[in-house]
Amino acid sequence: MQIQTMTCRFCDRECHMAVSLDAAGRPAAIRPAHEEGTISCPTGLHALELMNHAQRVKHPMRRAGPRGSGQWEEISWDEAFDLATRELQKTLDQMGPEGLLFIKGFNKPLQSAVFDRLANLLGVPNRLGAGNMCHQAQAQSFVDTFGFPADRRITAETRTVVLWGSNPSNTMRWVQRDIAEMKRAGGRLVVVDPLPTRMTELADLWLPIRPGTDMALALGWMRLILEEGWEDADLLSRWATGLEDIRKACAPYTLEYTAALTGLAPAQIRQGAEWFACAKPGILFGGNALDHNWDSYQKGRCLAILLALTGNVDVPGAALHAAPPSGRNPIRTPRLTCADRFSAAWRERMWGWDRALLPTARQTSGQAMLQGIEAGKLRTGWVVGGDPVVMWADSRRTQLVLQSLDFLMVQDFFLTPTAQIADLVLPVATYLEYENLFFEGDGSIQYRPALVSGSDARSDMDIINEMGKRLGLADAFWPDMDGFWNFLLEGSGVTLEELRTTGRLEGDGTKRQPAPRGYRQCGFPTADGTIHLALPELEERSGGSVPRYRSLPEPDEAYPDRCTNYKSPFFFHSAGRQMPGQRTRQPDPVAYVSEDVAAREELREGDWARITTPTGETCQRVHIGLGMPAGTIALAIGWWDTDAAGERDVLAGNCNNLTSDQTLLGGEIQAFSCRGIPCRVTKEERVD
Ligand SMILES: Nc1nc2c(c(=O)[nH]1)N[C@H]1C(S)=C(S)[C@@H](COP(=O)(O)OP(=O)(O)OC[C@H]3O[C@@H](n4cnc5c(=O)[nH]c(N)nc54)[C@H](O)[C@@H]3O)O[C@H]1N2
Ligand SMILES: Nc1nc2c(c(=O)[nH]1)N[C@H]1C(S)=C(S)[C@@H](COP(=O)(O)OP(=O)(O)OC[C@H]3O[C@@H](n4cnc5c(=O)[nH]c(N)nc54)[C@H](O)[C@@H]3O)O[C@H]1N2
Ligand code: SF4
Ligand SMILES: [Mo]
Repeated sequence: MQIQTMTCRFCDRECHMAVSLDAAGRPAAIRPAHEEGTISCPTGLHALELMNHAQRVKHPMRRAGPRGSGQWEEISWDEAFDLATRELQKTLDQMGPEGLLFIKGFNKPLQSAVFDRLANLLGVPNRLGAGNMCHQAQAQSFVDTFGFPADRRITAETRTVVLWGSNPSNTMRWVQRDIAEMKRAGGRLVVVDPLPTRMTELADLWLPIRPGTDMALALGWMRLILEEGWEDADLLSRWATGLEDIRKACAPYTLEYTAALTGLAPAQIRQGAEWFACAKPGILFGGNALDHNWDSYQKGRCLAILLALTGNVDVPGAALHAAPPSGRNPIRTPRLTCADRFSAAWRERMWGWDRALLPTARQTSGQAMLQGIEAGKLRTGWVVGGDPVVMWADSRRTQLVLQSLDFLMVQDFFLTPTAQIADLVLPVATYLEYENLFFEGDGSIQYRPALVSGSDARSDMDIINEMGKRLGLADAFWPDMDGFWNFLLEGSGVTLEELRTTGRLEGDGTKRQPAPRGYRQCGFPTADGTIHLALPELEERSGGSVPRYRSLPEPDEAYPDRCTNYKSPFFFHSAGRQMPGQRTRQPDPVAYVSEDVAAREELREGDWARITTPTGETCQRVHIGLGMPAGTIALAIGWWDTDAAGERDVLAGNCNNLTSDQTLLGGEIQAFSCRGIPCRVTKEERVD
């Protein structure tokens, strides 16, 4: 059987896949391309099931009944583009680009870059990816503290890894591999997570923290490190400012106080801090748990400060100054994205910008956009590769408000809950179905053929290109996809035509690598060359130049438990529930319930539980989580009923029925709280 290497474009990992072709040259099976060192995930591996799925959207579809009624009419691409252009142009004429709302979903670099190009050329201020709910808090806090983005590369040199609210055994198996190698080389693993996971099994120390109290633990560690003299005094005295402010901020967090807030034992807290501070180099690997509260940015700052205090910065095996993206990769350049068109004046016209407490923030939030829609100022929406109804806070409200747009178009594979309320749904092609190029950091370029012909689905890039031309930007877009790829190839010395024959262009083998200890020559790339342990410029804006712990709303009689959530190894957020190969691994949403809550409600393994907050409710299947903190439940994210028709509630199992978009108020980057919110857990009588 012939094997063709392809590149998965469902997320920013861009894994290489080995696709077996049958005698007729059609894809028959997909494996990770091991020779490329790929560790992929079930989402990319099930692309064939996705491609051939009976429920897949195969042609452009126009709404044919009331919104959300499930009545559709198949139309041609020409009709679809005409309709989309008419609606977008109407809003542009009546309200200018301020009336448009572009939603990207989780980062898929190529699609996202071309969508950004269109947004920047049209001057659309209100566009957003998943940043405020995802990585932006930690990324920005590191840049604001050190002046550079940090590369958390776990190597054999690393002595201690602290996985802090991150579970790579479910979500980043390549990180799990690096940790296993580090452990074989004698390093230690500390895991801060309320859930028992594969990583807590591997851990030398598990800190089952009470959800939402991570900042208290971080402040406790800071105090202990300074008290015990475990800090890197040389680095701090020569290269950091604000140490006294940090000393004051963490002073109240004695071991006993930290233990009372976090539910952890004092000895556990001390052991974790000592290993991290004394067995160096050490890495704090912060995950989504830190991104998912209103104080997400300050939690990211805590990680940065702890790394600085212990000297785990710009050292191999610790947090390194990330190398800038290679100039030879044309995807992340302003030449493609036209990012240089984006102006500060547009930012002022972004919904929620008046509440953006961080001057360095790059976007606001979905919740801010909903307010823009409610005010009648955002009228036409376009979603490329996202499912806001399922993934944003307060799903019912998101659904209701998005439904009130004048026009909503969605590019996706399936009729997702967001697509169900759209006016126009456009079928996108999988990475098996369109001709494609992969640009490697060393300048090499790999050609990926279209393995399937005859599908009516088109790539995101193709769809956006067509829209660009129809919206009066023909000069800035391309006559066809050959033109697009050749635009990306300009300056490489090779054309698409040539790559079709040769398959690849070799690079020079040199990739940009992080450069350790660069600060010794030229300081840190902040305004004054030092690490900013305190950020005085934030004092006025967010009431604190240093991280300050403010507890989440406490459980009470009505909502006595605390819920949080986690990601499944088998699904990518809201996607994948339709694929039998993925779904049989996890047929229902599974909630981890702490032993005390299970005992109180007489919940046994496999029962159904109903979880309620003031916002709403959801039902998930019970798994008893041994060792979880008392009073805790962790819900599976991203669930919706892919077979629901008519009466059934499509969002019945969705954890964002419980979250509220009001919790973002006061947050530096407008994240919403979903880790540690008060709730009530009861038994749901249900016969399967
Ligand atoms: N299979 C799969 N892989 C994915 C994704 C996916 O959906 N599916 N999504 C991708 C994306 S976009 C992202 S951002 C990453 C996210 O990757 P992760 O950061 O690993 O994401 P989560 O599983 O949401 O959260 C990690 C852990 O936080 C724990 N946790 C919950 N509440 C708290 C708390 O209050 N404190 C602490 N310390 N821990 C808590 C959960 O139990 C969970 O084990 O994964 C990426 N990879
Ligand atoms: N309560 C709670 N909420 C969360 C999280 C959480 O842990 N808890 N996690 C947050 C995080 S970290 C993130 S990143 C966001 C994710 O939020 P979203 O990005 O909105 O969620 P996804 O489910 O990844 O949406 C992806 C949609 O895009 C489609 N898709 C996949 N690939 C492509 C493609 O190439 N082209 C197109 N056009 N469509 C494609 C899929 O079929 C799916 O319907 O959710 C956030 N929301
Ligand atoms: S979806 Fe999975 S297989 Fe595809 S690029 Fe992302 S991690 Fe890799
Ligand atoms: Mo994310």
